[in-house]
Amino acid sequence: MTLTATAVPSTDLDPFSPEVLADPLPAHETLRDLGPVVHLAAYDVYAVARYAEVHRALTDWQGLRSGAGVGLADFSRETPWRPPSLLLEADPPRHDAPRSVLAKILSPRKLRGLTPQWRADADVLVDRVLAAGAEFDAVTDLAEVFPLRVFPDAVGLGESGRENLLPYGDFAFNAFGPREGIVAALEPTMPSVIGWIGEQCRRENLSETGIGAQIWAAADRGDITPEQAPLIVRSLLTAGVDTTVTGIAAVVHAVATHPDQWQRLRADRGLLARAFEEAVRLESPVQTFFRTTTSEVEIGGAVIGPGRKVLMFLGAANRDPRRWPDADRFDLDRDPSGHVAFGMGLHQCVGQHIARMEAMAVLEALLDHVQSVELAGVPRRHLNNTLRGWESMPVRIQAA
Ligand code: PQP
Repeated sequence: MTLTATAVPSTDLDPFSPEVLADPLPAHETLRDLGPVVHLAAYDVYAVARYAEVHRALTDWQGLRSGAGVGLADFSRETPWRPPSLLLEADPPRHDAPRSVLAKILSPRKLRGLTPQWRADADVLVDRVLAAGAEFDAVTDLAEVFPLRVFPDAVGLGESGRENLLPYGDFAFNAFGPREGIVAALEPTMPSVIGWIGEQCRRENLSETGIGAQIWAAADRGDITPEQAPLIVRSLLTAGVDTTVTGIAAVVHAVATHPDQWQRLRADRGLLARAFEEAVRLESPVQTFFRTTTSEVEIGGAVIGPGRKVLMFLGAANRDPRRWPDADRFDLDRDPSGHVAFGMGLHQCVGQHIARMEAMAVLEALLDHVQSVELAGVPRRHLNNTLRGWESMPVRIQAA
């Protein structure tokens, strides 16, 4: 049988340009409307921005692999900036042992014990911003402070050098985009940061009880090799801070800009989990990842040849009107399940429970102490090739 391939429209749109990074929503609409698959001429790669095709690409790990990198760089032709991740940048079967080790350590059951301390930490933080006055910066005074307080402790890092965590994550998420631009500008600052991260992954530099030590214990049991352990710790340090900062900022932004929904939350805390899911659907802290075709692949009627990069627009899928009625609305009456902010399928975010627990701790503390929350100025975006985050978000709160 001969496949008649649908023509693939091509566009000059550059998803990594500063203009698109600052406000990606118009570009997302353009890409969705061009067709199920689009060719991005600026990088000679393919792109999917509709929910159906993003979902399809995420769930076909046989046809669309991660082992050639989930950024623009094709690891089969270019040298990655660091040894590839054993989780994110790997396929079965190599992917599976590291994944199952981490999935157990980061399971809701194993993490449950952290909740009381995290709730107490969030209370202290919210009390502190309240004491400092009615206005504060939801990014620098809250969304960044909370994960930096609880996550390094949970992993078992030492006290010194923690200021390297945000810059390392920021660089790693930028490095999924083009090498020129943001990455080139940050590169000179990275060697010392990368050196510090590498040191923290060693067994002797991790506390005996944290998540890091549990990864090393899995190596003792033979579930992973001793060579794999430090790289899996590195995954946590790469993935665990900037992402949750962005997620917490997203949910604060959502409630600060939807006072009616904040009041609904205050009246019904049963909606808390949904509020977080709906906020990450709308904001999609992780905007994009690439896959690489293993062989000729059919997506939405288009045929893509082997060894081609395909850019998946998670944020565009999460606002696709073909899937979500009134897609741009933050709406606690909708069921946001099925959103792809945490991905889907084999690689779906293994850290999502920890992310959710952090965000819920902050939200619960806010609900306990705060009657109203609103923007007190225009928030400023922090541009990153992958993360849709904020530099600053002035908010005004009123004590409950
Ligand atoms: C979005 C793993 C996961 C987490 C790594 C790594 C880096 C980033 C992420 C992306 N990630 N949530 O280095 O293994």
